Amino acid sequence: MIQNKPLRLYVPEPSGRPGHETDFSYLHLSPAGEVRRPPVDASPADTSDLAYGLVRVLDDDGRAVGPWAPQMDPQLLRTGLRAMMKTRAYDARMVIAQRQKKISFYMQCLGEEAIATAHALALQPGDMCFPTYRQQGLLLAREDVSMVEMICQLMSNERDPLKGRQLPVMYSYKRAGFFTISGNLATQFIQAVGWGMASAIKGDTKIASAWIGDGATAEADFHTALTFAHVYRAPVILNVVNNQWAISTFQAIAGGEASTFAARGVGCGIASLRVDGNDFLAVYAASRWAAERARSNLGPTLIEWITYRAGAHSTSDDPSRYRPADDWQHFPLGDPVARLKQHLVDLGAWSEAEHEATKKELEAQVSAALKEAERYGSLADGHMATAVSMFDDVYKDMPAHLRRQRDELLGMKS
Ligand SMILES: Cc1ncc(C[n+]2csc(CCOP(=O)(O)OP(=O)(O)O)c2C)c(N)n1
Ligand SMILES: [Mg+2]
Repeated sequence: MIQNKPLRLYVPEPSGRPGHETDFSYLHLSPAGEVRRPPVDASPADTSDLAYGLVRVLDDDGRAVGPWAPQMDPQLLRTGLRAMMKTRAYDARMVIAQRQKKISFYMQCLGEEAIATAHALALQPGDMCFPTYRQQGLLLAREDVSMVEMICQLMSNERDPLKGRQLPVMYSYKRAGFFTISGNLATQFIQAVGWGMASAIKGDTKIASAWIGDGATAEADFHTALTFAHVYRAPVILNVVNNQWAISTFQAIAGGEASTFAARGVGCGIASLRVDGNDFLAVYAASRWAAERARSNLGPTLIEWITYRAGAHSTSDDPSRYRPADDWQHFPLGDPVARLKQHLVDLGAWSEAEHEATKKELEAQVSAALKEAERYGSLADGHMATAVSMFDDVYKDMPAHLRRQRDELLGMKS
């Protein structure tokens, strides 16, 4: 008689927990400069090795090495460093504003600043990003939207362009190529692919860029988007930000252990890259490569950005409960701001003194913006859009039943 063993499931565990240092060897890093750069018209299958390797430009000494090193004017690099520093200063101040009860909620992108800022500089005006709540760097790098306006959204005050209808951080700026953030994770991917397809159907020249986290790739929308993007060669960049955590859930639970998230793309017939997300130059170079493919009707590119969520998931989270408190200090890909700073200092295009002065200047800029935004009200003083404003901006011509309800509400208030 055959004796079958009882079946059992495998449940991945993180390699670090509070009081037990993380073993980051699971990341499988390639040395800087080692991974090849295929031509932009490479076939998706010809990117297989890139989906398992790691595109890196900046080495441990801050030098730009290898085939992906982009030709970037030092002035553009300085702009990039400033954008990252501004994002960091903005986040740090808004976390404090939440603790001061001026805003109800906040999400920072500490440690991930290179990804959105370098990507923003690699796109063209008119392209549309479909971000998550961790790409405020797209807005802060491009400077199409004032910080005051952004903070008014966080405060849900009288000048909040979204009239308090969205959670703080869920910005919406069509004019800045920043599609309304959807709280329902992974919807960004199907929306971006649809938008990119529409752009192609119209014969336009604009491309889309979609954003998702490691955890959200487990959603069906991610896989649906990949199929449509592949089949119709949609002009879209599919960004997977693998910051190792989805709140308290380690990335292996979403399937990042025995494979890579970039490899999902190759399996779907999509050119795919796995890139050091804390390397500003690598982010810029890979984003340019993917944008050129999309703009040349060569189809989508999936990019997995390897990074680390250095802060809490949100102001409602306490990561010291589920991972070592000093994890970020040991993350092998370091701090994106420190790495670009080192590169620029070595080029002679930046200095310690300039860094300190810029940091102070940006902190002052954020504080001044916060102060001005507070003049239009904050959570603390109840100056927010009136309840009756909920009828605005929904229909071009308000239907009769809503007009009745609005009048009823106005009547009740008077
Ligand atoms: C469809 C859906 N499921 C669950 C949530 C609740 N939720 C909000 S953020 C989050 C974690 C997402 O992690 P990840 O995709 O890795 O992105 P990260 O926060 O790390 O940037 C979850 C589960 C949600 N907003 N939408
Ligand atoms: Mg994550």
